[in-house]
Amino acid sequence: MDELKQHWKGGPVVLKRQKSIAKDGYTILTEGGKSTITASTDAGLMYGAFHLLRLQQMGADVDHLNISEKPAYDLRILNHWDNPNGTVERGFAGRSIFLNPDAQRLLIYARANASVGINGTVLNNVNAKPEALSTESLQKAKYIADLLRPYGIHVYLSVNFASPIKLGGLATADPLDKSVVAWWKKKVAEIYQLIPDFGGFLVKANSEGEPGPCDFGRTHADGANMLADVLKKHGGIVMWRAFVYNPQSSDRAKQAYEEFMPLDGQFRSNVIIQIKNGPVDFQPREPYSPLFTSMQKTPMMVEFQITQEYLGAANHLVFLAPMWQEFFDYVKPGQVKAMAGVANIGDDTNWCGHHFAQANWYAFGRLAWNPTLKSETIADEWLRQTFTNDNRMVKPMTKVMTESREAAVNYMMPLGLHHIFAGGHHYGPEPWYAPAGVRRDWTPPYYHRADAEGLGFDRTSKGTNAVEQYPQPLSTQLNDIATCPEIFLTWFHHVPWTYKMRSGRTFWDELCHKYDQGVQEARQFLATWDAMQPYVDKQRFDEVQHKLRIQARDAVWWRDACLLYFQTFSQLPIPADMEHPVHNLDEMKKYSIRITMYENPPYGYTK
Ligand code: GCW
Repeated sequence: MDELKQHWKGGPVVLKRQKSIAKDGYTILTEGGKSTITASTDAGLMYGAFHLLRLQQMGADVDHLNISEKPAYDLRILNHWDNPNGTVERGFAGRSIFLNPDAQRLLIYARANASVGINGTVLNNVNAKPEALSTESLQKAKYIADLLRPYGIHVYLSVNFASPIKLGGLATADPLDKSVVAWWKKKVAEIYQLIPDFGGFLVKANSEGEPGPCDFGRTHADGANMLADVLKKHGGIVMWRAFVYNPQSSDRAKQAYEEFMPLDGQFRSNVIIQIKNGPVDFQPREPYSPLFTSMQKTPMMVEFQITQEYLGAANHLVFLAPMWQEFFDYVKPGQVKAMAGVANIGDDTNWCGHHFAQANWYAFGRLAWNPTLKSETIADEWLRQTFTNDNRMVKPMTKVMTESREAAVNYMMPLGLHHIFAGGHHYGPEPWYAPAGVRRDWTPPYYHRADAEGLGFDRTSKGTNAVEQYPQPLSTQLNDIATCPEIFLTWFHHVPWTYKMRSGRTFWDELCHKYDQGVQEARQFLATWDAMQPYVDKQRFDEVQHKLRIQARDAVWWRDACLLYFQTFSQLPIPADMEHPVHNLDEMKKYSIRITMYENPPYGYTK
């Protein structure tokens, strides 16, 4: 009612309850100037109200509505990677909004989330400190939960599996140890005392140095089930992440599957396995994680990354809806039970660091509600509500947004390339980075495998056989270089430099053209934006222009670094019919941006 009273400019609106309507769903019927929103819950009525407001803001016809909506997933949740000291891991929009929670700002946060249907939030980093469960932190979580509750948002916490030792002073965190279980029971009771509608735990265990049940000779299922049993009577859930890999394995892309498939069917009903969309790590393009089509007896949720860890941080305009849609081209929406998104939110005035990065927060919420929505529709909605209804801006910028992800893939890692990022950060390229003593699976050559013959990771039956984890006929299709989609070529094959591509070009020439195409596209985005000046306020125009200039220059850096480096293996010329590199490889190798994982480089690669 508050939202409508303050923002609705149309005729009277009646809010009506009806038990038969699905949880969070609603209908809107407008007749004779009067609209009726019907839902079974408060949340449903609120989502209906936001739907009306969205249509109004988009200048849509609101006189003859006959709408019936219900979300695809019950759980539509953000994962904040916020640390207790206020830094945000892979966050590029300032510091944590939860550090010194500000009621005004959290109200806006709650409304923004609710307006796109997001109904859960994990307040802290999956690399969780034991202190996340201290009484002081829990008091803070309660304060935040109280602010978010009116907007239908439940609070969750990431937990450190060794908390009973580090926080509780016990000698072990073995999930089968009685004193450990008792510790968790007490802690969980304390949480529910403060936050009666607490959602549950998110756990990163035995991954990248985090503790877990395997430290005590137990399985992921033992660990997850222990927590699930403790949470059960309070109605809580466990989101247990499948992001695991170790340096001993022959192929990082196979490991989550290898570790979790044998456990299929062993998890409690209030455990959901949270799986990143791809088998490696939020790359600009990955095939889907094969767990999604293989686990049959375990509820799964997909984890997308809204923050652009691998996509130009808060400098590049990359609209992610097309990437998430691509996932759903392979994995039917019904195969997963929920959607999580790693948030790109910080205390910057514009929330996400880049004005257009807000579109990714928006798109995440819309797709978690309805994963079949088209990218164009989401971009169009967002542009109209954020900037203007003038088609002279909406049309060209919708095009920019929907093309931006493919452009980023082109100038960063086309044709199946992945993880050729710099050592200290994931902003730019360092395909040559491989210092002695660094874990091999943390260096680009592990992934690109460039040599005199060609480029790419052989994951076919002759290589690591990762293709086998995919169902037929996809598996066979991926295994054969002639039928493998070219967008995944070097993901699955070690491709000879002179291999003939469908375009008729050699693989080397195609690679060069893809990189250059990305550069040309990034420049075109800037040119399109330059023409938008009449439709945008000066501040936002200038700020976006500044970022698009960085993006266009960074694209050149990416192209030059990668092509010049790969050329040292291919020994082939850059094709005559494209723009040639403007940098010098030796100089590029000497230069590195000095940033931590909490920062966005203010000027990108070159000023
Ligand atoms: O993508 C990698 C990131 C880490 C992150 C990890 C994870 C939270 O580089 O910063 O840690 O994935 O998802 O657990």
